[in-house]
Amino acid sequence: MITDLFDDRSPQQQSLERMGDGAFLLRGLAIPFESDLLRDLANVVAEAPFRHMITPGGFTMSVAMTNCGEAGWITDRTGYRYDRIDPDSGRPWPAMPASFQMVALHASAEAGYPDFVPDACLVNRYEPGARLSLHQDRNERDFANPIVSVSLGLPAIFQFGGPGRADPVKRYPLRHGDVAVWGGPSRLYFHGVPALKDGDHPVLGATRINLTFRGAL
Ligand code: MD3
Ligand code: FE
Repeated sequence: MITDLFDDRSPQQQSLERMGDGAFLLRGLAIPFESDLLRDLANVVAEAPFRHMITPGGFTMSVAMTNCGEAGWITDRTGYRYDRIDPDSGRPWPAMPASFQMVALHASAEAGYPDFVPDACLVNRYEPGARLSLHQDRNERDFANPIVSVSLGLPAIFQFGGPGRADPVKRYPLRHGDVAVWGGPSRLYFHGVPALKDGDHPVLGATRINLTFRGAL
């Protein structure tokens, strides 16, 4: 545990909530990393700009995406997969910044997954109206690795279901600085984000950014 490094934060700002079956919500955990994350994200986006990818069914995603790390998640008419090369540039994805690695390692250790080392970070950008319909994340090689997600900017409702598409969903508001860790059985649970409501975040304006850290390869 390296919590003692962060003792200066008030207990109100942080908490650890169990969402169930290996999933944890660490409210406010990313706040101390905020300025480093946003600075490093700007550098990632300069090398690999956000883009609206096409699903295998031919729909353009409302969420804009980019990646950093050894591999990036992509979708096109041929399917969903991880690739070491950014198809828009023909070059490898930008390296994962140290601040990204630090927040992911801190959160996964706090949630009880001390051995997780992410090799990919999918960055999702939501503008008002953007949504992610209910889905499972199944393109990663080893489902024993958790997924860590960091929310920045406007708040969103996160829908967290179960192992079947028709299972009832619980709703959790995810706010600026919140971090969630999804391991164990919850790793394969259905989840989604309904249309982002308009708003004006002091730092990110009418935008929500979600960093999702994965063991892809
Ligand atoms: C639960 N992103 O990128 S983050 C995704 O807010 C994705 O952008 C949403 O779903 C977002 O695939 C939710 C949290 C998240 C990510 C992966 C999960 C939750 C998860 C995998 C399994 C269970
Ligand atoms: Fe997902």
